[in-house]
Amino acid sequence: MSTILATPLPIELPDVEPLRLIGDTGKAVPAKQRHGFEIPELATLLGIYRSMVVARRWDTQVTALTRQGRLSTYPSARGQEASEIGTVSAMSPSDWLFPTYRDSIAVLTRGVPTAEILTGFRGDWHCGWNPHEHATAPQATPLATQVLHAVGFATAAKLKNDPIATVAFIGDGATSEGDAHEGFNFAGVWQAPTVFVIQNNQFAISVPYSKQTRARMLADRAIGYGIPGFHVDGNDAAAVYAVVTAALDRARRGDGPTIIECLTYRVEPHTNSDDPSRYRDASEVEKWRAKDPIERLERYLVSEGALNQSVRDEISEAAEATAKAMREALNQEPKLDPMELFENVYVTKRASLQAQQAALQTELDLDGDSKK
Ligand SMILES: Cc1ncc(C[n+]2csc(CCOP(=O)(O)OP(=O)(O)O)c2C)c(N)n1
Repeated sequence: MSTILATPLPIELPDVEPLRLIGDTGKAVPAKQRHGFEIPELATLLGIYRSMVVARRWDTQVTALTRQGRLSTYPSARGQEASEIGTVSAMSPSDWLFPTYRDSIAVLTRGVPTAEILTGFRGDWHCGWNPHEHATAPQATPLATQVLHAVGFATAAKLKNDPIATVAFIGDGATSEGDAHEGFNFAGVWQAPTVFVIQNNQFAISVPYSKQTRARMLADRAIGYGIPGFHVDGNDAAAVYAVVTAALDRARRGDGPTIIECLTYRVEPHTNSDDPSRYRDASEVEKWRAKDPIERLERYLVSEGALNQSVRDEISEAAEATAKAMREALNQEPKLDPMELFENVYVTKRASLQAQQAALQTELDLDGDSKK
C-alpha cells in the first residue's frame, strides 16, 4: 500500500449490472442480489410514487403549453422520474440541489411553485425563484457548471460546520466537459459533502453514449477520483432512493463525495425543438417506454397492498390540480418590469451601470408621459 495516500480507500470498480431493488416487472429483487441495500418502506415508496405521478402530469402539461406558444422551450424528463424523484426524495429540506435544465420535475418536487420554475423557460431573464427559500440553485444550462457550484457550496458548508450535503445532477454528455472533471476531482481532494447523480439517459441531443466515451460506464470514472461509484438502474425509484440516501449519509458523516450513475433513457425529444427520428430508431424508444419507471413502482405497490383505487384517484386528482394551476399561471400575461434587469447581479452597482439604469428610467418615464 502506498504511503503517499493519507487515507487508503477501499474503493472498487462498480458492477456493470446496475443495482436494482425492484425488477422490471415490479417484483422485489432477491435479497442476495441487492448488494446490502434494503427496499425502502412502503410509505416512503408511496410518497415517491405520488410525486412521480404528479411530475409526469406536470411534464406533459408543460410540453402541451410549448405547442400553444406559452413557453419557448422545454426539455422533458419523461421516463426519468425514478432518477429525478428518487434522488430528491432522499434529500432533506436543508440539503442543496444543483439542477440542470432537464430537472424541472425535481425542482417541482423540492416545492418550488410552478410559475416560478417556468419563468426562465418562458424567456424571462432570471431563475424565477429565490434559491435560498428552497435550497435549490437555478437550473444550469451551461453544461456541468452546476458541478463546480455544488462542490464549492458543499466545501463552504463543511468549513462552516454546517451539516448539509449538496446534490448535483449531470447528464451523460456533460460528463465530457472539463468542469465535470474539475468538480469531481476537487470534491475528492476536499472530501466535499456532495453527491453527483449522473443521469445517463444515453443521449446528448443527437450524440449517443457510444460516441461520448469509450468508458465501460460513467460510474467507472469515480475510482480515478478516489470516490466511491455506483451503477444504478435509473428506472428503479427504490434503488435510486436507497443509494442516494446512503451517499447523503456518508457525505453528512464527513466521509466525502459519491458518484452515482443512474442508467435511464430520454424517451422524448431533447427539447420540443428537436427531431429524434433523425438519429435514433423508434423501436429502441418503444423498448424503453416499456420499462416505464412509474408502472414498475405501481406494480410493486399494488402487489404489496399499498395502492388501492381510492389512493390512485386521490393522486390523480392532485396531479390534475397541479396541471390546472400551471395552465392558469401560464395563461396570464406576465407583468414585467424592465428596471428589474439591473437587480440581483451586483451588490454595489458600478457608475456605468447606474448611468444605464437612470437612462432607461428616463426613457420609460417619457414613454409613460407620451401615452397619457
Ligand atoms: C457548455 C455547453 N456546451 C454546449 C451546450 C449545448 N447543449 C445543450 S444540452 C446539450 C446536450 C447535453 O446532454 P447531456 O449532458 O447528456 O444531458 P441531457 O440533455 O441528455 O439531459 C448540449 C451539447 C451547452 N448548453 N453548454
